[in-house]
Amino acid sequence: MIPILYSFRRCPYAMRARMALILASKECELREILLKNKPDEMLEISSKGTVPVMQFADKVLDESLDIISWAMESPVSNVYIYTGTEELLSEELIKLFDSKFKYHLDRYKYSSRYGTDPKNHQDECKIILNDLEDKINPKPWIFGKEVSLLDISILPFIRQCKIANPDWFFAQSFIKVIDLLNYFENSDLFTQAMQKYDLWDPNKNNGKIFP
Ligand SMILES: N[C@@H](CCC(=O)N[C@@H](CS)C(=O)NCC(=O)O)C(=O)O
Repeated sequence: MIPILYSFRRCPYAMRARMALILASKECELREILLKNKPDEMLEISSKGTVPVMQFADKVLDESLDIISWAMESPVSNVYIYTGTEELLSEELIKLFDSKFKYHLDRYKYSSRYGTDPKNHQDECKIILNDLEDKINPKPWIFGKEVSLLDISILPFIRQCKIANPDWFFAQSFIKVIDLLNYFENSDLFTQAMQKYDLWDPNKNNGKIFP
């Protein structure tokens, strides 16, 4: 049995998992779902109800970073491998974007749902992106010519920040971050990861082989 991936196209966590699977050429059956109508088959194996979920014959991985680690278990030649200070910085940045940045992004993007003042949270996102700007020098990816796990992990969230208000985003002074995001969104990797799939219907058994 090939692994099954429950995925939602626009979810940044699912996006980064799909990109890792593409980079590592790990085949799975992709089942596109809707968050508002999660299939029982997914909830039975992962009751927390978040995507991505990857189901194997003998285990389930329901955290995107675990799926990425599994995909990268054996060396992948087209992925930049961190060492030394880059490795530490990368781990630190992934944690920062998964926690603080995501917290403010949600309260900026979905302010009516959270009952928050979007401006305050936009400012917090800006502080983090300005700080990122000072730490990176993309050529064209964050750490060099090849894409890294840091790129695929944080860029989907930076993209969401852009989508919340493109005019504001592109008027900011974090130029390197903006160029990096543009490069990412125009990459074959992103295009392939964002391919559209019909919703999975258990009655039709219409999962798609991915990538
Ligand atoms: N820590 C999880 C977070 C995954 C997550 O929160 N995914 C969102 C979609 S972007 C989700 O499934 N939310 C559940 C819902 O909206 O019902 C991971 O890294 O996989």
